[in-house]
Amino acid sequence: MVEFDIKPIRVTNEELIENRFSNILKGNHACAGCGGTLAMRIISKAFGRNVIYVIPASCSSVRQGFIPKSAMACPVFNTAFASAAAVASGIAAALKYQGRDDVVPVVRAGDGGTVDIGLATLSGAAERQTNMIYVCYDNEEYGNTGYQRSGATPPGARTTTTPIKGKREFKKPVPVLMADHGVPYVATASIGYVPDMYKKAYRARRQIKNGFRYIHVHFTCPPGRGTDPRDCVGLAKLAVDTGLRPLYEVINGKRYLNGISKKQYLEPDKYMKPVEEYLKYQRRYRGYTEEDVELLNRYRDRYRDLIKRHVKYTNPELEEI
Ligand SMILES: Cc1ncc(C[n+]2csc(CCOP(=O)(O)OP(=O)(O)O)c2C)c(N)n1
Ligand code: SF4
Ligand SMILES: [Mg+2]
Repeated sequence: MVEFDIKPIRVTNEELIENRFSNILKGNHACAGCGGTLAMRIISKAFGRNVIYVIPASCSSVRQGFIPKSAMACPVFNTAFASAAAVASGIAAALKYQGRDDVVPVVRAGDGGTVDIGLATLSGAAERQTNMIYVCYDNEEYGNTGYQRSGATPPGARTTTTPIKGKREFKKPVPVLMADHGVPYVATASIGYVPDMYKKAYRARRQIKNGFRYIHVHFTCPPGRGTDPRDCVGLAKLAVDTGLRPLYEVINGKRYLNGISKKQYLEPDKYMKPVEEYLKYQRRYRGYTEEDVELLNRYRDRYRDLIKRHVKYTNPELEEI
């Protein structure tokens, strides 16, 4: 296991705005209000310049664009879905051979590419403790091909492949699975809590420095949700505030809930909003039934149970993060 010093990270909105460097240039091919572009911009600010991105087919490859209209200001390796983590492992080996410990490969994959199609190579790279960062951009659907159901789609959501009753299965708990690989860093993040997301990316890149690091970012996709582009941040925040997308970190095997998610864990009656608050704004839940609400509540409870088993530590120092 990799040893490192964890220090609290403080960041203000002003710093985020003033830190002008981002590997994503202005103007890209994403839809208006795409939460994924916001996530990529903020995360790449925290990662800094010396990264090599590995991007499998996804909306990330749309945001990236292609030469001569590429929106990327750093090297990018486009790859087939299933092989992203394996390709990044190869780049990590080449960098090690060259003695380049200042550069890190970063996978930027969608949820379909992560929790479904790329899971085998992701698990292999984590088990080998490969020196890389893997970021899953979770819009809870196969967005690029028209909003089909993925293993990360939440229960009750109507997608183009679950159009009538909505998905009946739970969301695959991949961050928990990654933590069980014993890697030095796993975090969940959300565009609803931007400074928290920045700090997690910063920690993964600058405090931990090597080993396998996994960040699972939840964001909203206006056409997939059937929402107004300007609501993407508020809607993502509601997903956290209703307890459906808890924010936590697993650092060297120790597990911490962050911010509002920690308060919900300690005092659910006070801090957990009802799931309907989140559903009512989205077309993918249009006409939701009591059965859907009950399914989502069961899903939330099950995920909370999983986290209760996983989150064992609190550290007042880290409460600021
Ligand atoms: C092996 C393979 N199967 C299917 C496709 C078609 N395809 C391209 S992008 C995409 C959706 C990817 O979904 P996700 O990984 O969640 O990323 P998102 O588009 O939502 O960002 C699919 C199915 C492909 N490119 N390669
Ligand atoms: S389909 Fe959704 S995730 Fe993809 S670029 Fe458009 S808003 Fe972003
Ligand atoms: Mg997706």
